[in-house]
Amino acid sequence: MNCLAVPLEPMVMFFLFIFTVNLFLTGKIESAVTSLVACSGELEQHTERRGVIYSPSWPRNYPPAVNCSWYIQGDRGDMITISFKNFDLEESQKCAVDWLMIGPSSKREEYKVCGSSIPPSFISARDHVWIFFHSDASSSGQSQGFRLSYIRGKIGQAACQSDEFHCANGKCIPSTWKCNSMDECGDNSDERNCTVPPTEPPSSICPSGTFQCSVARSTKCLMNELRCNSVKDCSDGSDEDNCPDLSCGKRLGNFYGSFASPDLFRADHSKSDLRCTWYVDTQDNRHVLLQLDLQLGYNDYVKVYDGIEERGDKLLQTFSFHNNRHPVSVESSKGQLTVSYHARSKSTGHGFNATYQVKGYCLPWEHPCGSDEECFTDKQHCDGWWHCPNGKDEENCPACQKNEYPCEGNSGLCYSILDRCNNQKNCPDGSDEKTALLVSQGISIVEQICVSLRLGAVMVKKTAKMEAMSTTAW
Ligand SMILES: *[C@@H]1O[C@H](CO)[C@@H](O)[C@H](O)[C@H]1NC(C)=O
Ligand SMILES: *[C@@H]1O[C@H](CO)[C@@H](O)[C@H](O)[C@H]1NC(C)=O
Ligand SMILES: *[C@@H]1O[C@H](CO)[C@@H](O)[C@H](O)[C@H]1NC(C)=O
Ligand SMILES: [Ca+2]
Ligand SMILES: [Ca+2]
Repeated sequence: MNCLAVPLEPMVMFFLFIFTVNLFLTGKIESAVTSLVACSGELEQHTERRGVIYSPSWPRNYPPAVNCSWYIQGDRGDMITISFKNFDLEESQKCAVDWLMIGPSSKREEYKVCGSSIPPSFISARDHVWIFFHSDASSSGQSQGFRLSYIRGKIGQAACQSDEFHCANGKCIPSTWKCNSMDECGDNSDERNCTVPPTEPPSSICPSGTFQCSVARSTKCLMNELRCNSVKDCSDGSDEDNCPDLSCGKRLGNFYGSFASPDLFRADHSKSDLRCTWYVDTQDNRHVLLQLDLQLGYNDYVKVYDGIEERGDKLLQTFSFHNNRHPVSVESSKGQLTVSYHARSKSTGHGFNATYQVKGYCLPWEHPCGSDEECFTDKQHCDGWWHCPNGKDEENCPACQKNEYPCEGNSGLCYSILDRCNNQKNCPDGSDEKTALLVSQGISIVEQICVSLRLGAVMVKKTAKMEAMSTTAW
């Protein structure tokens, strides 16, 4: 796990850090904060023409009790346009708990948002914008936060850069904002002449709680209860394909596998409580990584123990309905772990589905990163994000030359190995500099941060739930 050695300008008193942080997603992550300058009580100034701003701990959930502020300063006469790529803030009445506020100063709030739908883009007629993010001490720590990008400039430009769209009013916006269903031009010209999006994936035709048979042109929506009930309800039998193992508990011995609670598609526990226990023993000394997608009912829980016993002192994690929103993962200290599930009678929950694997063992549809225990999928190959700490998933990409890495977002732009982590943005979105992420293996969440840190301004706390596996500094 090494950062590419790049010479730094001697005058620049910057530290470059690469943290590879293995994080087991847990319900409470308040102490696992990679603080941003913006959240340390200082205003983070942005004067670049284009940039990206993230909530603290992105892409992990943001912690409770933080205040962060950013200030974008343009040239005289500039407009500043802000567009959200991701948005998930705890929802509350009048956004009283967590909120994001944008305005000309800390005194004037023009725009205050929370919840989990992407808010409309923000166009400032002034040449400066102040952004404030607040998470309350009472915040649940269950929301991911936001990722926004901004561009500044004047309207009435004669031309724009090659990766930009020229609005009818002469404003320049990143091409990726064209046809994204949001009006960033201000005159809606970026949303005109858009082709109809490709036909929706079939699953979205059926309302939630139902599914669609995969037989061609099927428009029938069947109740989820008919999935994996050993009766062919679709004419092609697709409702019985790819069914997870729905036994109530089992001994599992492979290097990887999947299982699910018996109530995943039905409420099997309407008359009595449901208790099931799975024992995973890989016969190997390496850690086991377990990922769960939970749909627990109120009062239901999943407990994960280290080893093949339900011993209180070996409890690794207890999950409840609070953990339903995002996938969660747990890692054992050796090759064994125990998963115990308890659902109350009359629970409306649907338990969970799970995948486990020996750490360092890539799943059949994954590729090893090489030097370390990480793996990447075809989808993660050449998508601009470093899923492997050594960048192997971003090597030899069709759009780039040898020794070049692609920028995020299929822009066709590439940057050279020497431009990585050198404090100069080469990609319009800064993917060569800002943050190289993120969800690896579909199992452990690995965050890799390549940021320039001003001495003293940034602190990284290490907690039991978060191991900084390597830290390199010049
Ligand atoms: C954040 O700001 C609010 C006012 O908006 C203040 O009441 C609160 O104490 C601040 N919290 C922290 C952790 O600084
Ligand atoms: C939309 O298409 C028409 C005709 O092809 C063209 O005249 C017009 O300039 C286009 N508008 C934008 C905003 O691209
Ligand atoms: C749970 O099932 C869904 C749908 O089949 C799948 O996309 C997801 O990856 C599964 N999650 C785990 C942890 O196996
Ligand atoms: Ca747009
Ligand atoms: Ca990737």
